[in-house]
Amino acid sequence: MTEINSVTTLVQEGDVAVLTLNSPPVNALSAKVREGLDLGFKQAIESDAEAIVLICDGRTFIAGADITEFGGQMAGPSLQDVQATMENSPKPVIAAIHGTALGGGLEVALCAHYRVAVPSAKVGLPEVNIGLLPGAGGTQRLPRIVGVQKALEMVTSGQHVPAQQALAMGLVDEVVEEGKLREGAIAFANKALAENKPLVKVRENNAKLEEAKGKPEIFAEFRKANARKFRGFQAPENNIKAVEAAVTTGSFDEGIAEERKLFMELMMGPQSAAQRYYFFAERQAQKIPDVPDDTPTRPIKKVGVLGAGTMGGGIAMNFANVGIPVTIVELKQDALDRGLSTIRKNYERSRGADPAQTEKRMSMLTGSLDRADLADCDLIIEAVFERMDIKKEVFAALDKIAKPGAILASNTSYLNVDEIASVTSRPQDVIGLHFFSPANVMKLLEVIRGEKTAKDVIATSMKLAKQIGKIAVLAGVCPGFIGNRMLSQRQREAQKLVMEGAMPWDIDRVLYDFGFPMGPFAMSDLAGLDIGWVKENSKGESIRDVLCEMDRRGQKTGAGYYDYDENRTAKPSPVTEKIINDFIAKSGRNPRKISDEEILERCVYPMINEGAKILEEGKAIRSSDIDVVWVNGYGWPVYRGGPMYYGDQIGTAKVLAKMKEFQGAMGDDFKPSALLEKLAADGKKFSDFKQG
Ligand code: 3H9
Repeated sequence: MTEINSVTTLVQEGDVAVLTLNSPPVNALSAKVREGLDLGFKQAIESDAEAIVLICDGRTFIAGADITEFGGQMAGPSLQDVQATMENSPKPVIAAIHGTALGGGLEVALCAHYRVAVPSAKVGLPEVNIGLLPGAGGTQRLPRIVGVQKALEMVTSGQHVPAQQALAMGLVDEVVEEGKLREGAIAFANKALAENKPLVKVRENNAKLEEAKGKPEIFAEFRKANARKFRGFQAPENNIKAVEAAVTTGSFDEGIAEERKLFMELMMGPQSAAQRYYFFAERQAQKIPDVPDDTPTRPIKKVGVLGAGTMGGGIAMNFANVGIPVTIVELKQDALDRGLSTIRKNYERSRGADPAQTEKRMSMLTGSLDRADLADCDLIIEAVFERMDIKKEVFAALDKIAKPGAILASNTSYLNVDEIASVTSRPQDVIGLHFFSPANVMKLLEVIRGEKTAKDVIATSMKLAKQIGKIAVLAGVCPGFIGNRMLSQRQREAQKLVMEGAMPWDIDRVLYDFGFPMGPFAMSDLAGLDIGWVKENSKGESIRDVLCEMDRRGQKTGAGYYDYDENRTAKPSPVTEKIINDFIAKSGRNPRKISDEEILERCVYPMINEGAKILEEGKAIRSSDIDVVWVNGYGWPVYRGGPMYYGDQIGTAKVLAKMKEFQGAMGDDFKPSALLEKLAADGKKFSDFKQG
């Protein structure tokens, strides 16, 4: 065996040279890996081997370029040089794929003459998710194999295509037995030699592009069909343009030049910087300084859920989906039946629903009217009404029922988890697990650490979140935790702006244009204005009171802040406008014209300020955790990184100056946080802040 460099070895087995990469965790294409590939391929070509297999050690084939290198100087050989060496090799090169061949990893594999994979392998070009496009020939080679339509779908969605599907698409030439990749790849290489298979260069295969030349409308149609999904993002459009270039430019090399230009445009732009930041933020959020990775966890083999309403049902589905049995307890039979039947309908309605899968998942769920049936559960999550007295009653009861060591979790979105834990004899086993609605869909899970919550309970919750496909963020106990605490700042300002002269649709438009899926008033209309409103107590004291009293309770009644037509299309409402103007007149103010800039700053800066307070109180570990909450739970556009990242881009000093400017008019609602003051004074960012 020859050691090519610290991450690459070369060994010959009969006629086949096997080049192995081993650069944990994911064999990303760092300078060392590129060097190993460059030297390794050159040496293998010069050796007396007749074919070359490229394979990786560890959990995966090359998972892409090394994202940490982006934005800095690239050292060592370029990826393009490595690819040219592979593609021009006079001996067949076979890429052997396990785990995930992603981004630059798949682009390297596409420069091999053949590809083999194990059934569990996946391939894809997910660069779009970090605001980029495949910049190493992916946009030019992929359509030459899978055709333009499929290529457009793959590069703009970043989907990971399973091996069997990749085989059907021609991306992979053979699927070999699981666990026998090395043997399978060597056998394929020997077969290629025996059959004198040609040295296939994907770049020379133009048939699929010729087909697309006859259908130029394919690009416009694709853009139109996905306009909503791509709104605000730059990367999808550049990905489309790069694939388009494969069809419209005269040669592969011209296409590559266009790809490069479009890639660099994204790489130097603010969106990709934000999305790359966010990629690492999400992974960082899993790291809890005083709960190391090797903290023991408690086995969770059975889960109990209290409450079969929208929230409880959604929570239960998460566990049923991964084969963990759930007992759902309700107070009344009809509520239980309704809850279970809603879950069934959700499964039946989900995309690609398979009746056998639905039955399998439903078989994981057991309904009960007796809390005592939760006695054998390892984790019990309550999703009952959001009132402290009710939560306390439930936890006092669970304390008597649950087996020793069971984790008792509250799905509260706002209440004090320590106070809830105080009614039990085991506060160390109590934690908050704040799911977001719909709980079977939304990715975010706020994990609320109580004062006495045991470390293994935290470690178990974080691990379990990953198992059910959630992105967990740890938060401390405070009203509304991270997400809702910051949201309440935005809501308050939005209401105040209305009383100063901005109309709900002005505020919604500004936030929508910023990149949120909808603004606060459209959101209220969707959720229902009458949540928490009681007719008997309503005295027309707020705009909402009046709207509800007029039966304008949101989309469900055909009117709320907005008027709705039969297709639920929202229109600014003269009725609402009059109500608002009456309120303003009654308050003795003069409405004023408020600029879009002020609307945005008044809505967003207090959120950032509140984030700073959350940090300084130690309720979030780091500023990027706050960003993960907002991107996953509240629709903050990922291409703006998250509120704290956004604040860092604006500059802490500028955010502070605005807070002070508005404080003159707004009073204590705009009181800057001490941390914001300090960071601004020191010329620092939120991302510079470290707890302790
Ligand atoms: C690209 O290829 C551009 C080219 O077209 C053009 C070039 C010219 N770089 O996610 P995990 C780290 S762009 C650096 O927890 P999993 C990650 O931070 C790239 N580091 O594991 C983490 O570190 P730590 C296109 C990376 O099993 C550790 O590896 N490729 C990279 O849940 C484990 O990661 C992609 O976008 C990277 N590329 O999932 C794929 N990838 O332990 C990005 C991972 O210190 N990666 N790390 O926190 C992924 O999607 C997932 O990591 C993967 C594994 C599915 C591979």
